[in-house]
Amino acid sequence: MIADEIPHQMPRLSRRALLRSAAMGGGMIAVPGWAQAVADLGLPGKPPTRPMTTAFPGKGPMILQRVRPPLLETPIEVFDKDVITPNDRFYVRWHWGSIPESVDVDSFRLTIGGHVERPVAFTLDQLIREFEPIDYVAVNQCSGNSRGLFQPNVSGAEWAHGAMGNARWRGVRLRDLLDRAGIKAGAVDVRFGGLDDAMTPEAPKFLKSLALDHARDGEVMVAYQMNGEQLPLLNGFPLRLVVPGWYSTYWIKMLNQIEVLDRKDDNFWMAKAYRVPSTPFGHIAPGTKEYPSEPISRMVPRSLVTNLREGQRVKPGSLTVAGIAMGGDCGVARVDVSTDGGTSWQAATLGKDEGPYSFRRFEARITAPASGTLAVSTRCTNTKGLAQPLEMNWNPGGYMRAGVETVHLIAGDA
Ligand SMILES: Nc1nc2c(c(=O)[nH]1)N[C@H]1C(S)=C(S)[C@@H](COP(=O)(O)O)O[C@H]1N2
Ligand SMILES: [Mo]
Repeated sequence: MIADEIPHQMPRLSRRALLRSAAMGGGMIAVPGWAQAVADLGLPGKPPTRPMTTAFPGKGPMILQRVRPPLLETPIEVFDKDVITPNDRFYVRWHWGSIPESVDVDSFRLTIGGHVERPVAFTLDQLIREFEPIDYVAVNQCSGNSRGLFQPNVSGAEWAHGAMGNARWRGVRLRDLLDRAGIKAGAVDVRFGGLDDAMTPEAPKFLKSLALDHARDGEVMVAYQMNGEQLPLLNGFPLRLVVPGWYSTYWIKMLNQIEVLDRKDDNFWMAKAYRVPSTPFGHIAPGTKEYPSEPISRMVPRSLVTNLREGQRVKPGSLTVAGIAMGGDCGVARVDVSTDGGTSWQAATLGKDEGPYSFRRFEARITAPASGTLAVSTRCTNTKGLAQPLEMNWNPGGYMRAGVETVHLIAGDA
């Protein structure tokens, strides 16, 4: 597609993604270029630092966890600047290495098939012209966000808190697309797949499903914009599923196939992977052998201090604690701050409400002693009345970390 041919309704889906993504060719990353700086993640029992990289298309400085397939973490200070995470600092996670390095927006089709009356294949232009757009702000959080902090240690990508981000998504209702295809009686699940593929034929392609009622709730979105721009290639250009309030394992990127199933999806990624104990906050005692499990689903409340770092030195007297909170699958009702290990709590002031699925900023004034350490804990309660647990939750997958987090400061005049 050349620039002149791009219909005016879709100025964002330009060939820019093709040009940018060309930088991903040839094995993707020239390794010597990337080690620009290091980030200190403070993960227990792990190497203290990780390299920062600016070598990925559409991305500014990111914490490098893995080159291929890319795992890029958002540095925590990005969350301190704005309640919206900019596209070029938004984290990246892929399961398989064969990710298209470019997408031809002309030949791209989103297909809906399976248990439907009329299988359909939408062009991007059709999605933009023929369906009513919707938009809202929503947190995209990896199920394994903060896994590197789990104690005892668990295996998996060792994220600190930066495997999440908050964006304004714009696109069309999944329900409207499904209605165009016409769901047949007896449909149970709706399964989603993207343009990426497993590296070997035996390895299972990354596919995730939602129950039909959830898929048709009018909120689940097929998004073509993120923060007013086309999606960065690494965040799923040209289309991704947005499942507000649910962990982003369901937010299929480079979405090109939707299949309506007349049975529960039992593919590997639903039946075996991304399962959590069927307990509050997916918590079990380390070492528990037998427990019922279920696919991970709704997010739970969290809050993090973003303006102060672990081990930071602070002056005695009054200081501001600021950070971000999320309700999970609903809004933030309150955030409380404790400096005495959870004996007493003080309500923080909440920032602007950007909707139930967004981050919300909070701020409180606390007092640092003349000397010694100061432990600052924050606790979010969501609008359904669910509060972060005081004891940290744990499970062997390293999923759903949600307990109260504490930052330790060192008080005294340096
Ligand atoms: N096509 C595709 N979509 C995918 C994945 C993937 O591997 N392939 N990973 C999922 C997981 S587990 C996460 S955490 C999010 C990450 O989204 P992001 O890279 O835009 O931050 O993408 C989800 N969607
Ligand atoms: Mo994830």
